[in-house]
Amino acid sequence: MRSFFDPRQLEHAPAVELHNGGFMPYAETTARVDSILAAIGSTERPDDKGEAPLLRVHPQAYLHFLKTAYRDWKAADRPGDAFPYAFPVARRRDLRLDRIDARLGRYAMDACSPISSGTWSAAYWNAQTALSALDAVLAGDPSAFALCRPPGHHAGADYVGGYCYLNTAAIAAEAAIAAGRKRVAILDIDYHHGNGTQDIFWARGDVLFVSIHADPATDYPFYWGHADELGEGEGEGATLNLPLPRGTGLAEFERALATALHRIGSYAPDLLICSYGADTYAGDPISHFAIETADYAAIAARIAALRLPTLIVMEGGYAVDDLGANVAAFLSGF
Ligand code: Q9C
Ligand code: ZN
Repeated sequence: MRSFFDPRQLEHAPAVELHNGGFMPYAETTARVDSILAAIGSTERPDDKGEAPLLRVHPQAYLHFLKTAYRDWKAADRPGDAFPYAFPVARRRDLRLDRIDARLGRYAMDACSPISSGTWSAAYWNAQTALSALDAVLAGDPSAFALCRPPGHHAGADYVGGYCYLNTAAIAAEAAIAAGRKRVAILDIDYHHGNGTQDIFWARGDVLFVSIHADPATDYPFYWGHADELGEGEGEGATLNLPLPRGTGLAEFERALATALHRIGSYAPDLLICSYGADTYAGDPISHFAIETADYAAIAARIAALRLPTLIVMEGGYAVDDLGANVAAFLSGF
């Protein structure tokens, strides 16, 4: 399988995140990439397709914010990386936001996603990586792997969140539709619900969003991913959430996967995008499922049995020492 990655994706390297009331070392480290690269062998550099494919998902004002936030933070004489602290939860409207603090909160859903000096460059090349891997699949490869880092699925059209800045799965889905594909399915199997992807396609009937994740009653992102979220308007019924309890192992995961794959099969998409997080791993330091390394090959083989052209985009996975083996096992299942 062809795999894609750009070293500029490493330029995003925040020192700390706000976690359970204190600043802790940032879990979404560049060492994650080293672990994956060592396990999967060579990768190809993506082409540069510019900002047009990003703008199919994210507004220009949001891209401008990502490009300028760190510079503006430093211009305000702030230490470290840029963090938000005030959020417009009741109503968001077009206001002139002169303070960097106002802009940070306007474009964020949480305080887990600091903006560092290289965040824009990393996110930009991350999106290009997804787009070049998509090209391989659109050209006829049965599957391709985009080593997307930072991850993408918590980022909405105009908000950062959960270590995510640009929604790579959504950017790839829109690029596939722009290239003539009529129906795209996204299967999100990261431990956390892919709230950003769900939001982006909430009212869309041409993109099916199916997610298996930890029950938001116990786990981040809390406010999305409940089983009664089904989409709206044209998108009503094109969102399927399958929350699972903490402690879930392969047997329970595969039961949900069978439901997910049945729905995707009935939808009959032209393309499948799999948002793959290895944070369902038993040894993950921030998550609570019990999937083992070898299980990822079995999970992937079931997905591959759909026989759909499949783009795999990397999402989470924080057990750095075992992350490469987990990703390699997953890819081997295809
Ligand atoms: N720092 C992904 O796996 N952590 N994101 C909540 C506050 C957020 C995980 C505790 C976890 C986000 C792509
Ligand atoms: Zn996750």
